[in-house]
Order: sequence, then structure tokens, then C-alpha cells
Amino acid sequence: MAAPGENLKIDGARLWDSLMEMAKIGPGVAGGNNRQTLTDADAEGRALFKKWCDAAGLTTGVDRMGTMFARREGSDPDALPVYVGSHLDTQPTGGKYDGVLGVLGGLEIVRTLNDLGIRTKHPIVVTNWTNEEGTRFAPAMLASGVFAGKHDLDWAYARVDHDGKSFGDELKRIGWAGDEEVGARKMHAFFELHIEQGPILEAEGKEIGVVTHGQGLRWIECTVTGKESHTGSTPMAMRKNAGRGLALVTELVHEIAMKNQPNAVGAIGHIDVYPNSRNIIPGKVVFTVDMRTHILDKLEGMVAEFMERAPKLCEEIGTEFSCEIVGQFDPPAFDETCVKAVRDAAERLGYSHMDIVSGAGHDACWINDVAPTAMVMCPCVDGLSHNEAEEISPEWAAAGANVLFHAVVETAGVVG
Ligand code: HGY
Ligand code: MN
Ligand code: MN
Repeated sequence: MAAPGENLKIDGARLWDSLMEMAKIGPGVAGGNNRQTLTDADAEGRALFKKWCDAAGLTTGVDRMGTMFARREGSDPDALPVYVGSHLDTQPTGGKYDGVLGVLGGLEIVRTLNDLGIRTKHPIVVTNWTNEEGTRFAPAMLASGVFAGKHDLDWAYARVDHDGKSFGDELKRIGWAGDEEVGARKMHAFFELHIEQGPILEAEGKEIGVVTHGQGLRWIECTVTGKESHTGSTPMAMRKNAGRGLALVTELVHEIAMKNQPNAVGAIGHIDVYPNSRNIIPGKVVFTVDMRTHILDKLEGMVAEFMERAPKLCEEIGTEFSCEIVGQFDPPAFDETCVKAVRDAAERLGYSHMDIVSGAGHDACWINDVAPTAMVMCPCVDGLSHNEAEEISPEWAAAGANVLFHAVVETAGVVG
């Protein structure tokens, strides 16, 4: 397919301004963002994105998971669109670029095509996936998972947050429950631009990551049950301390990840202690284990070892252990044609680049199961993400968006 001229570039300053404008919505406390899914801040961010899409002449549709699809017509209305996007929701202590760069990078492609008066054969659809982060409503990539047929809509609607509010109720409350059937849209291809969220590209001095694969993930929600009792007057031998169970399991997760090096990770990020009183021995601890690697049988082996050893550790200290898998996807291998379009674009534009495996999960990991999919990555400072100090440079943002622009337009076909 015809590739856009080598000199065709997006407007980096306009992209950066849009990123900074969006970052004002749902500010964190340390310069980042707290724009969690289905909060009022999320609704505000959606409204701003919709305003920008309207101004760019796009037609926006919303599906029943609240995912936003902003369409730019192509010369062939029957041709399946090329989708490009990511997510606008953030972690509670999130950065300004995780997800947002991919959505606004997609919008920048459309703005540039409008400026240049370029028509593509296939329509282009800029996408904001609902609840990529999975921090308020587990699992991560919830809407793209329903879109790809991994979860059913009712199950997704019934997911509850820490305060017992359901996904479905919150989506309706913010007024973003659309009417489109989830997954009814068919795609010619899907591209996602994302910051790396790790240290490799910066350490290697590369401007672009050509993502060939992603890590698989297992989220195991565990409950350790002991017995609440007085921290002062209960003899040590009589204690059933669920907090110790958490400590032993935390070390077990670390040990399993370390014995499976290289290319394996494990940690516990979410922890609820009950009753969480300074002078009561924890009677119950609920926490989520996050295990990942891009090698499927290694991932399955890590989980199997965990499931075998964790209950025993807790029983030995007089507590009970139970768990359920609340999120999972196997390691994705992205579409070779789309990956080549990304690699060729980086080459054509003269950006230093390398193939890379995505450490983080992304909506692209699910969409890869229903459409040819690839990702573009740019570095982030010190590899830091899921931290308000997350930072990238305007040059990195522009480089990523330029590669995305060329890959998307080449795949959509230029007709003049
Ligand atoms: O968990 C992840 O990898 C993604 O940031 N939601
Ligand atoms: Mn993300
Ligand atoms: Mn994230």
C-alpha cells in the first residue's frame, strides 16, 4: 500500500498541548493524574475528547461499555476501518501519558490528515477504551476484553469497586452508557501508541519500540483468614495472624519470580487488611497477586507453584487461604504485517528503533485476538510509570505519533 511521503509529520506542538490540556483534568497530588475510570474526572476527560473529535469533524459512537469510537470517513465507506487508540483512564497515582498518548496520538493523526487534506481508502476510528487500568474495577482492559468476547457484558456490569459501587451503575451515572453492541464493530486493523512504562528504550538510546509480543498476566485475588484478637493480651502461641500470611505469601511471590528469571515478574500491589486497627491482630487480609511473563508455559508453572505452596504456608501459621483468578490473558504475539508497518515507518522516518516485548498489558493485547494489531512504544524517563512522576519528552511523543501516523495511513491506504 502507498506509504505517506517521508516528509509527512504530525504537529508535535499541538499533540503536546493536547496532552497538557487533558492532564489538567483529574489532577493528582504530585503533578500526575488521578482520573480513575467512571469517576466525574473520567467523564470530564471524555467530554473534552469528544469536543476535540467534534471539532475535527469526526462522528462519535459509544458502545454499552462506554468505549468511544470517533470515525473519520474514508473514500470507501464499506471498507473496514483502521482503529487507533488507547485509554484515558488513569491509576490513582498515575502519570499524564499512560494511555492518553495513544488516544491523543490517534486524534493528532486525524488532525494532520485534515490539515493536509489527505483522504484514506479505509475510514480511521480513534478509540478511547473504558477501564483499561482495572484499578477501580478489576480486571484490567475490561472494555476491550468484552469487545474481544473474553468477558460477557453482564459480568462486566456487575464488577464492584472498593465501595461496592457497580461498573454498570457508575457508567450510567456519568452518562456514558452507549447503545452500540460491544464487539459489533469489525476492524481492518488496530494500532496503539503507548509509553514503554519500563527502562529498556531509554537505556538502549532508542526512540521507538516496535512491539512484537506482550507479557501474559495472571491476577490472583487471595484471602487469608485468621482471627481478630487483642494485639496486647493475646499470647503469641494463640494468635491466628492473617497479616503474617500476607507477609509469607508476599515473599513466596517474589521467590517464584526470581527463580524464573529472566523475563518473569511478580508482586502484590493491592492489599486490604481487616479490620485495619492498630491494636487488633488482622483477622482477614485480601490482596491481589500480579504474575507476568511472555512465555506461556513459564507463566502456568509459576501459577501452579503458587497455588501449591501458598495454602500450606498459611495453614502452618493457623490461618486459612483461598483465592480466585480475577484477571488473565495469555502472552500476545502481534500481527506481523502490522508490526512490519510500524518497523518500516520508524525506518523511513529515520528514528532509532528496536523490537521489544511489552511488559505492561494494553487494550491491544485483547484486540489482537479479533483484528490484526500492533503497538508503537516511546521511551519514558527512568522507565517510570504508574507513578505521578511519569515523564516523557515532547520529542519522544512526536516520534511515537509520527510512526503511528505512517503505520496507520499506510494500512488505511492513501487515495489523495
Ligand atoms: O496492568 C497493566 O499492565 C496495565 O497498565 N493496565
Ligand atoms: Mn496504559
Ligand atoms: Mn497503566
